[in-house]
Amino acid sequence: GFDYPERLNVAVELTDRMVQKGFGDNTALIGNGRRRTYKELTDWTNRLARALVENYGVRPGNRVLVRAANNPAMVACWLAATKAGAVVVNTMPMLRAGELAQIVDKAKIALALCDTRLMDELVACAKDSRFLEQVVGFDGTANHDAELDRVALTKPVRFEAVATGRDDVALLGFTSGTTGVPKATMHFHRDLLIIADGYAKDVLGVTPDDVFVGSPPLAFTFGLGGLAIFPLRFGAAATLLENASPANMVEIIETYRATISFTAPTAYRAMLTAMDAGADLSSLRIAVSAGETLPAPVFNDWLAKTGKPILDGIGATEMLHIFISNRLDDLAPGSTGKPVRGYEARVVDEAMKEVPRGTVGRLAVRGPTGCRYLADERQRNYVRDGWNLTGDSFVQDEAGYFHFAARSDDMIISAGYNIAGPEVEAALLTHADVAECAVIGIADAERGQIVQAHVVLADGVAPDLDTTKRLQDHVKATIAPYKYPRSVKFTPALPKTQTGKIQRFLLKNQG
Ligand code: 3SK
Repeated sequence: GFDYPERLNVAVELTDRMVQKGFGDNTALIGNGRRRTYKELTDWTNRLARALVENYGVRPGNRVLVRAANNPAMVACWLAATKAGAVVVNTMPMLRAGELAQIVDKAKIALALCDTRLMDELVACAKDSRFLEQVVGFDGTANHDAELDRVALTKPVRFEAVATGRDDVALLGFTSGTTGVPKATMHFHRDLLIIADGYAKDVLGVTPDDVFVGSPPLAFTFGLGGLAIFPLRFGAAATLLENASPANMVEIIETYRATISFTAPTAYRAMLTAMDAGADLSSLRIAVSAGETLPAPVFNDWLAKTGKPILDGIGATEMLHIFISNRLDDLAPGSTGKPVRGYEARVVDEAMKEVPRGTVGRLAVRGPTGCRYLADERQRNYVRDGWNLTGDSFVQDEAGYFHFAARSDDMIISAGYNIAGPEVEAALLTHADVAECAVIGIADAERGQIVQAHVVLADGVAPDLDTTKRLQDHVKATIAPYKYPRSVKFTPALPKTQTGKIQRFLLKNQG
């Protein structure tokens, strides 16, 4: 199990405690053109925490929203508010006033800390809000040139952090899922350490020499783990670069000699396209992929080009982070791997009964960071008999590895056949004419449903009937022919959530 003292403040563990343990001079954060040591981060967050308590009235249990792109100042604000005992809601910079209002209302947030470059939408949200009283600006470029920074600079570097309980809520992770209606998931102080001491230590084997890179937003728990909690828990360094994107990630890895990357399969695919023959990824120890299942061609091409495997895993905002994963010393290509330390997983039927190995069913998982929705009826659907139902269909093989089949609502039943949309997507993606694709089931009078592929073509490929036929034949030649897409639609882009997940339900609604 995971054993933590009853009084635990995760932000103290990631800063002051690291200095006490002798990591004070190690680089903690890289961003805004400079490096910050653990000692500097500790002092910075203590000053900010003092300002929050003394000047902005933050009290234990208050909910505080943080709005910024991935940068060191956002991490500092998150840690400072946590030290002050607040429950933090990190948000993505792309959110507009209406989306921010949904979060503010759900979490009843009175105070927001906002990168001064992103104030407009939050100020617009505050204008009509019953809850949001104060929006305080901080300098996301870390020149300490905004109100919060100026107040913090007047404070001493010592702060007596609030002695929160290990089971006090530290973080609200918002998820709109792939269907659009936001839910808030509550995570305790201890949960934030468990994902580091389980997944990051056990699967990734993080050491103080590691340098983390990635593009997922800190507001997404995938990013918060990979780009803040995991490095800081082990004295390693996190790069927090606002411009990190799939297109420049190869260059970022080369520049910072990064050892661990965190991103989604589409980004690895884009990196492969952007990678020239001279790319030097020799520093990279582990490439973590989650967020969507990893298509086999991406795994294979990455291995061929870099000599290293991508570690595919599955996580969820509800579970906080990755709970099933491959490992370097236990890797089954094409599978999602086995449960991470502390978690159990099984494949069940509608009655929650485990199905035989080799049979598709619903993924059920349980472990220390299971789902706790804030005031939401959907808790009853997500957690049944103590098991979390993630909404994914999986198969467990004889050797115990879990294989993704589809999001449960992406299983297509056509003329009595069960067809997993992602399997058809994977087949299409092996064709050079396909840049991206999403496969859904649409109603059909004769077959109940038919398979429809929405395809973004590679540059220069004509969206015509010849291409349709070529792609259909390719699928028939790659997987069982009955799975081929009877309908193919070409599109310039696929609808995605802000965390990069394809919103197949929007394609279904297009009719
Ligand atoms: O939602 C996800 O896909 C996810 C994956 C890994 C870690 C955390 C999350 C939320």
